[in-house]
Amino acid sequence: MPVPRPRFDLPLPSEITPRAVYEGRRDWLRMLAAGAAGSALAGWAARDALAAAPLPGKNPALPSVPSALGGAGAEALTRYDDVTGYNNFYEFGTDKSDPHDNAGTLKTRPWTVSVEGECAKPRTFGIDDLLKLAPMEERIYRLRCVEGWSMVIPWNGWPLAALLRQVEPTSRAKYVAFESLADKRQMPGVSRAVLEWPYREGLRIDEAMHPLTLLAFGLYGEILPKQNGAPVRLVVPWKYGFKSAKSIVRIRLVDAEPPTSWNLAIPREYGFYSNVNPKVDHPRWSQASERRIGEGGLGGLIAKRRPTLMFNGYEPQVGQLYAGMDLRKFY
Ligand SMILES: Nc1nc2c(c(=O)[nH]1)N[C@H]1C(S)=C(S)[C@@H](COP(=O)(O)O)O[C@H]1N2
Ligand SMILES: [Mo]
Repeated sequence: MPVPRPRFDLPLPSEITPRAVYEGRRDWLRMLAAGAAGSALAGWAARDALAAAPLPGKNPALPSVPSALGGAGAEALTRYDDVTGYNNFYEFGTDKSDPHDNAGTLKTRPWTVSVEGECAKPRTFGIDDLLKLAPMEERIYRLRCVEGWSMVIPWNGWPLAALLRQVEPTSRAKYVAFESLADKRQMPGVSRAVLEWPYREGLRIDEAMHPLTLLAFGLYGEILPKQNGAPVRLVVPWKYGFKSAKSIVRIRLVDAEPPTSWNLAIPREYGFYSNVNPKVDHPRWSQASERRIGEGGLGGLIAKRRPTLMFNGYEPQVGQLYAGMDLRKFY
């Protein structure tokens, strides 16, 4: 299918930066913004060294916030403990509690991300430079896992487009490929052949340049916990969670659709696009509804399901990217 020309000048709609609703948890962000990078980064590095550092996000007041986008009304943030305790990060094991229990061995500093391929100025960015590359924002996004659960997470980061612009993509840059770290010494799951490592994902260039596509460095105003993909991960809110690669070390601009780990593993179940779509069932289950983590009585035993929204509720923002495409064929 024809690939739309990338639009490098997409404006950032003001409504995608929601009003801050959880004061007091953004000290490091404030320091970065104020240019006090030295002390902020020293704090960051110290936190990384101290696995047991207090987590200010641990007992959030659970404010009911206007959903960032999608017009679904007020949705409560998912509790910090759920956001950080119930994860998929197969490099650390396949159980939902494995990333929380095992990711402590991940070394997030020093860390570099190389941006290469079809671009005029390929470059390797140190994580400290990346942090300062664009103004840190707060975005409250829904995350919908292909398995049928969802969360509402306040992310801290900035649009991936800001990074891609730095390397000046050529006209042959039609897709963007992402690679996560794959180090057996730090990641016990990488010794098992559950997926082809490194974890690989990809986006079309216009999806990658879309202002909703975020490179995230934190959540709940805190540095990213390791289980959530520290020190830097992708967040693509209108796609199933697995498109949002964690602990990224390489970003490649390419001219053809790149292979992706989940598509390589089970092509019939996981396509390249993987847009959240209640009308296209997974071959083994319906995608029409979802369980919001933390909702429902008796600790979730009495499951309350909510309808899954087209493009996870972000249709007004991203629907036009897929105009004319058969979304059953390009699932
Ligand atoms: N490198 C890597 N990235 C990954 C995964 C993974 O196993 N490895 N799992 C994906 C899946 S299936 C989901 S649902 C989200 C979960 O993100 P969260 O931990 O922030 O909830 O991460 C995605 N990114
Ligand atoms: Mo997922």
